[in-house]
Amino acid sequence: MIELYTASTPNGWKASIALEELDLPYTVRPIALSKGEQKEEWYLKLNPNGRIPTIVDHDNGDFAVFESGAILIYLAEKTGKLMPRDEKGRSQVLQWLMFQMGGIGPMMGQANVFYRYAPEKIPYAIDRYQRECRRLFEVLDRQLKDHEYLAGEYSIADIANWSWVHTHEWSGASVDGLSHLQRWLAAIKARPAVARGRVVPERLDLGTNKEQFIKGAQKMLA
Ligand SMILES: N[C@@H](CCC(=O)N[C@@H](CS)C(=O)NCC(=O)O)C(=O)O
Repeated sequence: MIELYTASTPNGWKASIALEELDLPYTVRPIALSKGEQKEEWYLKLNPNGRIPTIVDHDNGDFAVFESGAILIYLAEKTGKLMPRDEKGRSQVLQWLMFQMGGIGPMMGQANVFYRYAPEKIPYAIDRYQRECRRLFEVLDRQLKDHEYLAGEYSIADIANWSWVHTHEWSGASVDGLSHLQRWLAAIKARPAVARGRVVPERLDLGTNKEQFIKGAQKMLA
């Protein structure tokens, strides 16, 4: 059995969607980010970075894995699914996974901070991160023009990128005119395992809980 420490955020969804896609049995331990649970001593022993997600594989000597990208690779290698085993196919998946880890995630994360949570609105910072998000979306769109998925078959690279990109409105970054990206966003959203993983540990409805969510994020960032 795998234990997943998580919260309703893009990095958390990567792990829960992968667990659902792989049909692996798991239990969920929600982490209250606005209360700072992720910085408590017991949790730092599992995740030295004090962030979610983390998994502990109780079928593998209670082995703990932190960093969402490393979690996706661990689960893919454990099951032999969602990532090809041949050298080139594996490398292509890892390239698009790293693109998310080093680009999409950090840029959308900073766009959220400056556009949604910062008490002081700094136009240069908002514009900088939103424009960089849009540039990265255009890179994805170009790749998806000739490819159904980012790297061969549906893989952990799609799960990682989708988990962030489908929240583009929250970052204030548009996907207008990017028809290939829009097609891919809709196709992945329609997967039953994605729908199940996306509501772990709870459904996040920013339409109705917007103010409450912003307050929680501001508390976490303070
Ligand atoms: N590089 C890390 C980033 C994880 C991350 O930033 N998680 C956020 C939620 S999406 C978090 O735990 N924030 C809590 C905090 O900053 O204290 C990963 O991919 O796992």
